[in-house]
Amino acid sequence: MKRFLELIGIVLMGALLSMCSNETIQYPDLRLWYQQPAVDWNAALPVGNGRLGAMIYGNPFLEQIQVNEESLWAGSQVNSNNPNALKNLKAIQRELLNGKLQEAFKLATDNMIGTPPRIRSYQTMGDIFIDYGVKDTANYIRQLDLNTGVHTTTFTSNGVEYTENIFASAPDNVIVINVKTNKKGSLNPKIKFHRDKDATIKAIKDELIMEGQIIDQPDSASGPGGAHMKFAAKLKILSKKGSITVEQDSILSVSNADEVTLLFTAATDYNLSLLNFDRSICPLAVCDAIITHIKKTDYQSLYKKHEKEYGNMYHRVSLTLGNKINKPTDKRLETVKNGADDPDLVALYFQYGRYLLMSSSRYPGVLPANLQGIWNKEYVAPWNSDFHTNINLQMNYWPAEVTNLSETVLPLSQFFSYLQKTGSITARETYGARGWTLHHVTDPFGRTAVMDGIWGAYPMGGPWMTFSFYEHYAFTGDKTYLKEIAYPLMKSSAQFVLDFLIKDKEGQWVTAPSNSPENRFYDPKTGLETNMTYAATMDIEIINELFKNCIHSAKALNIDEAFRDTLKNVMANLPPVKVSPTTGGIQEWIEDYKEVWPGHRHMSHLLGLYPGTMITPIAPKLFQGAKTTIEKRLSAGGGHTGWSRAWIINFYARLLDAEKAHEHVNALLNKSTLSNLFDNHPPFQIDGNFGGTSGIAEMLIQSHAGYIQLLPALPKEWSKGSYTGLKARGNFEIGCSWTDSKLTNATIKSVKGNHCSILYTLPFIVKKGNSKVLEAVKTDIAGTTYYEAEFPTQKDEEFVITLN
Ligand code: FUC
Repeated sequence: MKRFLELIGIVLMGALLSMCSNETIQYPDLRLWYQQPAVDWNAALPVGNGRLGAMIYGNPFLEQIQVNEESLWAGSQVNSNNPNALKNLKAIQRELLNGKLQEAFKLATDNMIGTPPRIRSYQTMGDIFIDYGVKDTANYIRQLDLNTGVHTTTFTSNGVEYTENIFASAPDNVIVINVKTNKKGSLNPKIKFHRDKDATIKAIKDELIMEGQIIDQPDSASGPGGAHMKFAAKLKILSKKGSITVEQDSILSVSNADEVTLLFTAATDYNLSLLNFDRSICPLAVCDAIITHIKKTDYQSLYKKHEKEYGNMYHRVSLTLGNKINKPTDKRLETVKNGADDPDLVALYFQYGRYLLMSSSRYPGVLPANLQGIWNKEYVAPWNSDFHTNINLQMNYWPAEVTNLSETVLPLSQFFSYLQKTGSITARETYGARGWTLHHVTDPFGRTAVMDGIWGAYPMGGPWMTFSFYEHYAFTGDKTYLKEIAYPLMKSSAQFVLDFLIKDKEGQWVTAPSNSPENRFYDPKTGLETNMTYAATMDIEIINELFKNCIHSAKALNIDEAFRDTLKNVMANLPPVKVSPTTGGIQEWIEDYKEVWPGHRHMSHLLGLYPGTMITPIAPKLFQGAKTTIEKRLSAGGGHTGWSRAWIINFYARLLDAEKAHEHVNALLNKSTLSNLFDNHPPFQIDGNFGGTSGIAEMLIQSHAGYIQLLPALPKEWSKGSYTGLKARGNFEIGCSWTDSKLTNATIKSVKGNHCSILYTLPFIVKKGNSKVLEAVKTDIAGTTYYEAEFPTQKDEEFVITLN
């Protein structure tokens, strides 16, 4: 029932949002468009409302729309914490601190891996097929218009022009498919609904109804079998003129219609607050309620509602990086793959990243964006399309705040508020600790134990996840969110860390067991490969960041003074982040171990550079060390997965190296992007889209070091451009335009009235209206000259920056 109320809540929230929105404005062209139907799923185009997703092939001969409902997962809730872990923890820690890495590894392998170790997969809901009865076509185009969130396929057949529009409506909680032609009574589509397994489909009057339940086979790796998640989906057909007949059990046939609108919705009996199924929820009743709740089912009314709600979020940000190129998207991508530069394609990619985030993580009440966002055609997807928490889920949310889609973080923090329950069982049963944590993987059932293999003994997944919650506060200044959601999660995570830390021989606080996600080194004692050590550099960086965030938050809330002191004392005794004497890069582990794979895709020890804040120009040795680390990784073949490349863009942006950042933006497009602009790990994985989007933003604005830096990594290839609506910490909204690679002007809106500090490479003045407020002063940061202006602001005040 709660899930049902949450769903209705989404409907109401959407309706409310749709009441306050913009007038019709002409936006510059922002379309992904193609002159042929999708040859496969990786060429199909996505729509989503945060809960429902669809991949559209745009095939006029047999249209295929693959659909998803975000909570349709195989599996069930299982406490998979290994009961032997805690009993052996002290011995594992002792061996690690004594340099007996093999012994520790064996003990941990025997006693820490989850029972069972694996989760099951996110699944497709199925496919909608529409046979338009078309034999040949001309003038074919399919496009996804990011300005409206509408996918349109147009073609002519037999002299009749067809237009198919599809969008995912958040306010009405349905996917809307509308088809019309320019000739009355000419539409005769046959509509079919299909799922390979675990479901029955019936055609009744004007509806196709799917009902099912996932049947899991028992499997020692992934848990008990049984009749698990229940689900339903409904496709309601509304025809203008013409008639609808049931052709077969699962096919509806429309004859002689002027226009046809299909409303698709789906639901499961998953209850987010329980992290489990809830047999009091009837998925079909939820579908019925969603459809009957829609008052005006004509296409124009549905579209108007969607347009307002969608536009209100999407149009907060604009970005122009170069001249518009009027060529199909796949052709443009090909020219970039052949070495050309297409800054406008980068702007499209950036806006697409924002589009994908709001389409897969819209409002509270829904699950966060998973490894594929919300789009998955499989029953057993790559990596189960799960929530990976040793880089991937974190990366999904990197663009959320800076690109002005702050509310997309709310599903994430809500999910973790519930996951705290299972995470605290893991903290207690596996580590004898207070607080909560999880390792490198979770699912909607809240698995938090050590997963997959012993490389999964990575209890820093929880502490790292808290960064997104703190950032939400840092960007919005929302103290209610801080008090009720972010700080409780951070504090409890810090309590876990405090209890997990042990003292090493030098009296430093260290984590053990520990690894640098998925990477391996040679054990100096035996020469054998291993991954388990204590106090890997990433752990230390995560803890510094988490504790610092906790201290700031508790201070802002004026609470927990003693706790703040405890955190400060522990921070003072953490091992330092070091530069490796052998490589000159940041040392990845507590000792200067030799790496097995120097070009490894993970660059965990650079977390302090991005998304962290420890490595900035004011720490020049680490700053230089970070540069060297990336160079070494790249020269050994690193950056070869989509997300890895995307992380590198963020690193170079933070290193203020515009040309390198630009090189890797192009490499992301060249090497790791599919024709529908989905990130290609390979295979498709959405984190690279999100990391790429945040990297582009990070080249245009940064605010992590205590000031807002304008155009910090602007490459010469983007010498002219502008943006509006990007956000900086402290809740400032920034617009900027530039020519000849020099700022022409910037606008700063102080949404909260916080103190403002601006940094730029050239002298500038700050104006309010027409009057000058102040002139920036020359300042030196680590040997580079900048100009800085610092000034108090009032809530909603706007300032203009121009060159002096
Ligand atoms: C991490 C990465 C892999 C992949 C997987 C989903 O384990 O190391 O490359 O992205 O997550």
